[in-house]
Amino acid sequence: MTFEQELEKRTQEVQETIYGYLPKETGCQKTILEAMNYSMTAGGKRLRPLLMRETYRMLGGEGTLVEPFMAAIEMIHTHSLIHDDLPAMDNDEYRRGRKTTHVVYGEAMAILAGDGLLNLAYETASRGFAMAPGDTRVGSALATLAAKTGVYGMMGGQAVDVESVGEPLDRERLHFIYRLKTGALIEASMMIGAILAGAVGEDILRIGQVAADVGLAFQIQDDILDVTGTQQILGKPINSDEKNHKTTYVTIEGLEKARADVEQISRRAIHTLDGMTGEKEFLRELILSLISRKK
Ligand code: GRG
Repeated sequence: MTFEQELEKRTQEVQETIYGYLPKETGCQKTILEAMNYSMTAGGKRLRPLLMRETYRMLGGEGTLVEPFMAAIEMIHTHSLIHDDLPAMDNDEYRRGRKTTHVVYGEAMAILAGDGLLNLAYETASRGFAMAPGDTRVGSALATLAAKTGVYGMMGGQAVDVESVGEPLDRERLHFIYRLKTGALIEASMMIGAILAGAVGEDILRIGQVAADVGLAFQIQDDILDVTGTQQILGKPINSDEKNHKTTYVTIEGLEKARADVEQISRRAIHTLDGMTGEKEFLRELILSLISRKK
């Protein structure tokens, strides 16, 4: 099997796992449940749960304890996309190849669907307590999930991003935004995989470092694709950053340097990963493949 075929197969497996945790669209609150599922089932690369599961496996994790956390991280990520597309934020009409949630369900319902997914994520991850009673790894993984999502993680990065619109940004502030807005959830994904596999101390820190680099490279590539990609392949509009008067890595460094940096930062992530024990061939290939991703 080629790496691409293996990736397709593993992504499919991850998606099936996530689907098992989606709510049934019944009851008086049927509409919000539909709106939540609308976005969750719209596709997407499933990168974060995939990174979580691969890190878990690499560090010797077995069984299903990681699964509710895989679903939870994709719910939080999807919540962030729904809110990021809202009129008050980027005001985008397409995401994952579909009309955005607020376009289909209206703004109020999209806000609620985003909030619903954010909360469902914690409800779902909390199932880990019943799966492994008394196991401290579950609490530690949950604390990591919450910390990386909140104001010291993704939400904090988004807040600084929103505040910086239309202003010239220096490199340091841009790095801060990227590390939190995009990097924090990728860090959560890999660190939770490591924690649930039973990793401790230095290994968790190293995985966090790998993930921080993967996240930074991922966001720079996102900036590159916003100016070089196509809506058909990306499933979302291009030139969104320019439309929203955003300073990006590409506007500061130029396209060529941005491309070179994606490669260099990704190779640094792989170098750190190589210093760790465990079967890591798939993770290495995955990080390498992100350098030239088109979507
Ligand atoms: C509720 C206070 C509050 C905040 C919401 C909106 C928000 C916080 C955060 C936005 C974070 C964000 C959208 C960062 C961009 C990250 C990014 C590059 C997303 C695209 O990820 P992909 O390419 O998407 O993995 P798919 O669709 O493949 O899953």
